[in-house]
Amino acid sequence: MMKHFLSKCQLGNNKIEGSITETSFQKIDNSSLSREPETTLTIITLGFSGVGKTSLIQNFMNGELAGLQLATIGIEYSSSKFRLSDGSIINCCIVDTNGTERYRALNENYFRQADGCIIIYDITNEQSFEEIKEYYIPKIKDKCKENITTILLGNKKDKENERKISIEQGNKLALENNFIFKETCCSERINVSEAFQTIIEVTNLDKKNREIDNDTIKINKNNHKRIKKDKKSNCC
Ligand SMILES: Nc1nc2c(ncn2[C@@H]2O[C@H](COP(=O)(O)OP(=O)(O)OP(=O)(O)O)[C@@H](O)[C@H]2O)c(=O)[nH]1
Ligand SMILES: [Mg+2]
Repeated sequence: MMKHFLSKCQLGNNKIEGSITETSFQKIDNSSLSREPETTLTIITLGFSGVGKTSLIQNFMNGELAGLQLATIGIEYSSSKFRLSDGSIINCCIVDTNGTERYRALNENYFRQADGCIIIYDITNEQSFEEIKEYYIPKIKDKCKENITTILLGNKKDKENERKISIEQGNKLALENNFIFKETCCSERINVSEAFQTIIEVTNLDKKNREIDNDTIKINKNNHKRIKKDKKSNCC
């Protein structure tokens, strides 16, 4: 089945338009790389300890199912190259963090370099959802790039009997903050690839649009300087 997403970049502006089709997104290895990646996207994963950050990354990058996972020590990186639905080839670096309080200062050093952000809570753990509201969202607004592309994931969807956070609560928090939202499950591979594909594709479009904006500002500044200079030289 071919799923079709509309990127938020398409809504209401005339910048780069892109439709995201699941079938055209592809992980590529170095041997089949036809050209160098155009850019590197850095995506940071955040959330309370034990919500499943490492499991989700390993599930997406290596196809591993959730198993016994040791707490992440410090920061870990995984990177891979992808062909996106608009034909771009990108290098994607996913930064895995540890969710315990004592690593917060270390994690914050990586906020500024992130192009995209994945925030995760565990649908059976209220504290993991509260932490997002009280700590992660304010920190992202303070330390990350302005309007950083963000997806909110409610993980462990398989544990329906123990659910504490409803889909509506997750959706509401995402809407209030202009985040994309999905519920996922590593052990049964529900929505994992879809969530990562979406954040990678949308982050790439947002980054391209930001670069266009910056170029436009530069051109406008240069034109302004030139006009000023021309006016001066015409002046008696
Ligand atoms: N039932 C279920 N268990 C999961 C799921 N995802 C992860 N887990 C389990 O949750 C536990 C914690 O997962 P991790 O991936 O280590 O969590 P983390 O967020 O990386 O934790 P820290 O590194 O300590 O911050 C592991 O035992 C996983 O097997 C899921 O979707 N369903
Ligand atoms: Mg971990």
